[in-house]
Amino acid sequence: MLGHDLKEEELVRELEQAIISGNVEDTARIANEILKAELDPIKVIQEHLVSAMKLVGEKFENQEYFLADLMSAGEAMKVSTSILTSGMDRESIKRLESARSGVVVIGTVKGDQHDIGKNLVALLLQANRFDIHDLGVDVSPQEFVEKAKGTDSDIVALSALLTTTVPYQAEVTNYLRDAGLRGRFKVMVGGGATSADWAKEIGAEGWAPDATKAVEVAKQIMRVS
Ligand code: B1M
Repeated sequence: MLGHDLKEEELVRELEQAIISGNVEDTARIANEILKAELDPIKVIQEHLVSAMKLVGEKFENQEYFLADLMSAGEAMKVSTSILTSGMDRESIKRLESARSGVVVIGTVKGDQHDIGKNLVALLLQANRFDIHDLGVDVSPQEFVEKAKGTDSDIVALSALLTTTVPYQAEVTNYLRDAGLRGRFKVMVGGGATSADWAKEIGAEGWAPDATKAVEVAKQIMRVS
């Protein structure tokens, strides 16, 4: 049993290293081994891969890594997330047949291309019976609001990773207010460059530091368990 755990730990460490070095081929191979070993994908992602990406960010800040390194690490992270959660996808499709928790329009705000965290939030919400309309990245305030109206959504969920793009979360709440729609949709924000204080400042109903908490917050907003 102990040997089994050690093997799993080693696999997770190897996956971290493959992502940090941006080796997509190794990443895919190891992620598939982890999938077969049936480790909890969310635990692996949140407890190990997110910190691996943090390290990549630090290396980029210290100019030890260049943009190309950031891009290959990002690609490796996307590949591993998609492989690790592929089993969950099937599960979530099954769950979609049961009652819905709510309808969510989600996207990464204008000027921002980061979508790994947003995709994870969308996936976990979907697995928890939320109906998801994912607008992708670089989404303008108008697009968010039009989609929310068109789909009669309950929540508008905004992700932002850059200090320069966080203000667009405020633009969405302002846009809603100016259109007289602020009471109709709840707003949830998150992403590396956000905080609970920021959410409060712009009048958002919810903020979460990670995908698991995002589900809790969305459920609180919808008053479902
Ligand atoms: Co960029 N990048 N990046 N990047 N990148 C960061 C964010 C940075 C912190 C790196 C650094 O310098 N240390 C820095 C931002 C600094 C700042 O503004 N404060 C940065 C920069 C500067 C840039 C560029 C400007 C670089 C350049 O071109 N010179 C450029 C900008 C491009 C643009 O968007 N316009 C850029 C580009 C890129 C890549 C395209 C190469 C790639 C993204 C690939 C992709 O997403 N498809 C990339 C990457 C990979 C990163 C880091 C290394 C990793 C991000 C990530 O995927 N993390 C990142 C460093 C870091 O974050 N420490 C960095 C893993 C992911 C699971 O976590 O996204 O935080 P995260 O999501 C979490 C939570 O935040 C939360 O839950 C998620 C899951 O737990 N969450 C929510 C997210 N959204 C939520 C929404 C919610 C609730 C919770 O409710 C709605």
